[in-house]
Amino acid sequence: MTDESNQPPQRDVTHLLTRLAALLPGWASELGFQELGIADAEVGEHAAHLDAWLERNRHGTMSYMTRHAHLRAQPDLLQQGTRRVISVRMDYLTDTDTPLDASPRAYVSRYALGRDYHKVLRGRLRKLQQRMEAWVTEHELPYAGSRPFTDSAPVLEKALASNAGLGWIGKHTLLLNQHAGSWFFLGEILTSLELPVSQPTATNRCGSCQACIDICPTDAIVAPYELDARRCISYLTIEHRDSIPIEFRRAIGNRIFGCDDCQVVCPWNRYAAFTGERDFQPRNELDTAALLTLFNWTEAEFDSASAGSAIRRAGYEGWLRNLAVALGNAPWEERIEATLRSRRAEATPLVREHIDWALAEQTARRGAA
Ligand code: B12
Ligand code: SF4
Repeated sequence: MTDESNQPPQRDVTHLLTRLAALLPGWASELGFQELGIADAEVGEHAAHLDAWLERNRHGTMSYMTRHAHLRAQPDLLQQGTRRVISVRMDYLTDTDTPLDASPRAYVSRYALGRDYHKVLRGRLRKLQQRMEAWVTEHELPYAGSRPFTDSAPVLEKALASNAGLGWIGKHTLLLNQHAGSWFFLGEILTSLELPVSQPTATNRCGSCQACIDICPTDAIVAPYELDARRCISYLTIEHRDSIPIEFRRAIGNRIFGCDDCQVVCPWNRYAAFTGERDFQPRNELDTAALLTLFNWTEAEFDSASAGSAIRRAGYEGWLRNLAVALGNAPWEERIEATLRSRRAEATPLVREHIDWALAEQTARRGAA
């Protein structure tokens, strides 16, 4: 039934939006998402936390965090007419076990072992959006547009997901879900549809636990819920383009791309399920590779292995820099020392400086062995 303006009456609109909201979780599940929730487009006190974080320069050299800061806190400015945020999560943990710290094997953080999650989530979110739009058209709902995001635009994803009932922000600053832990990605669709909102996650279940703060190798969680990115191994090995400060190099151990310690130790991750997603299964043996094998990759080999993978973000120079640090931390081996020496001459000044550090560490260990 429609009125003179060809729009369904408001009571029908409300009814249809409620029906649509009930259909969305099932559609999301068919697309491989584990959970979906709906929130309004407000981030509340999170906007002030973001401002304080930026003022203290905790973002380091991630200048993209400052560039669109005002948009992060106001999704309706990012996509005009946004009234709701549909938040989803997708689990990524695979059944892999890599030794940490002084190991001749590389530790690549679990999120980066398989296909780049940006590509996976963006594709699935588009499909969800298309299905939703087809339903909206079929039911002649008033509609001004939607836009999918996953870490691809300035949005405070954890704050929005928490408002949508997907979990609470833990002391390590990641989103935690009482049934699923934290090994999942977030994505969202900003939409003009005034869908009924989900119950926000009101309870923070971290309690007195501070295992993540205690385990962090570089003391990056400077206070509960406050991360100084400049100290975080994830930042140092992925986002930071320059020399890795000496004070953090030993603590980095064999973590050559990202870090998971604060998640590994979190008791809530007992409830995390392994993903069945083929896209997230390890590629190029990144879960078992020896540091030396990865350090010996040529630029062409890195380009080929990193195609469609999150590791590409480090760039070849960053990759070698990180591996040099990890080789410096590995148990002494003749061939490690020899390989570091052999690659020194051709290295860029940045990588050479890290090789020199690694050689000094290896030589000292040889002396002690
Ligand atoms: C920048 C960034 C980083 C930076 C900085 C991390 C950070 N905590 O900000 C670096 C490079 C270090 C990083 C690392 C990682 N990241 Co990251 N990152 C982001 C990004 C792009 C923005 C995060 C952001 O807005 N930071 C701004 C600051 C202000 O926020 P915050 O530190 O989270 O603080 C919040 C709260 O703690 C609270 N708060 C702040 N101060 C205070 C003080 C008090 C007293 C209180 C009560 C609250 C409070 O308010 C803040 C705003 O909500 C998001 C994607 C997105 N667009 O949201 C992904 C994202 C957070 N990252 C993600 C992942 C997977 C990781 C890593 C696990 C990857 C890895 N294995 O190496 C690590 C984990 C490190 C960690 N402990 O957080 C996922 C997290 C999924 C989840 N379950 O939560 C996201 C959501 C990407 C995605 N789409 O899935 N990341
Ligand atoms: S990812 Fe690693 S370095 Fe960063 S806060 Fe967590 S434990 Fe600390």
